[in-house]
Amino acid sequence: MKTCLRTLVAAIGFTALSVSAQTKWDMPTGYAAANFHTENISQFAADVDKATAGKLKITVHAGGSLYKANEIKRAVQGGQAQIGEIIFGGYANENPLFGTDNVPFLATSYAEAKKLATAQKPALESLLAKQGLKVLFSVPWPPQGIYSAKPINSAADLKGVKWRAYSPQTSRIAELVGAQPVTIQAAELSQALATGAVAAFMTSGATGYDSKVWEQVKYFYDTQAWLPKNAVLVSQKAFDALDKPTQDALLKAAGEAETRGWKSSEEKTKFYLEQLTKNGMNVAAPSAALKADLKKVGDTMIAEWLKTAGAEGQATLDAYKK
Ligand code: PCA
Repeated sequence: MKTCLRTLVAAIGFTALSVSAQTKWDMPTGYAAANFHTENISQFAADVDKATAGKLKITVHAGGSLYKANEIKRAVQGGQAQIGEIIFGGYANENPLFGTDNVPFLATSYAEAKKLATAQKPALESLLAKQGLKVLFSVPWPPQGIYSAKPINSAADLKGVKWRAYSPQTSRIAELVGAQPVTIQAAELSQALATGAVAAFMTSGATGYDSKVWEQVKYFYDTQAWLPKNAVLVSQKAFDALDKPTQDALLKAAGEAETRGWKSSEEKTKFYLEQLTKNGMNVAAPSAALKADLKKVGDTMIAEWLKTAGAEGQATLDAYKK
């Protein structure tokens, strides 16, 4: 009887130990569950679960349901969430180095975006490390184009138009063309269009498709202006609390997610634009006049960026151009 009891106590103790060895993380993201970034992240969470035999469980909270897109960085920094997804460019006011991949016409293809990502890496990692954050992986959005309710033949057609921005630099574009910037996260874009809060904006085919923007806007100009990156950040403190095999499994899954994410972003670019056309939108290249106007905007913005980003910005550019 005594032995039996002892065995029972030991068994309970063992169960308690193995339960406490399981770690649960909340992972807020700002984009829809069906978005390609979110699908990639869900796969990442499933891979981690599998590789750690359930020791590290990551629950993905999509669409800004736990924290809105622009609140996620602070939540991970403050320990309210252990891991989360941000868009680097959203933090360009905090430090211009976060906005390097939002500078119009600096890197406009996947090959250039990859080069820029490599050039940016040291600066971004050290900035975030100072904030107790570790970059697990980052993935670009497809190239950015202009959506509009009305046809745009030159920048003059954007004067006074209510323009949706998702970052300081997308607001700056509005200022430079005389439009009225309003910051709206992707999760609220459909609603902002439906209520008439905005009538034009720049983003990817992916976000146009996710938000079914064709219900309100009829024109897309494929300007291929830049490829902004999302990043998955983990709290260094939460990472350090994991045992070594779990850390290794997490990093391995992150590396795979980065490769998979870049691939799916590029592969789906064409599909997204086809879907815009299929749903009645006019998808076209920008006119020569619009192109020239946007080039001027890009020239102004790179000069402004370089001025504020200083020597570190110059070092990033030099590494990119090498
Ligand atoms: N979609 C995001 C950021 C860039 C993109 O393509 C958005 O519109 O908020």
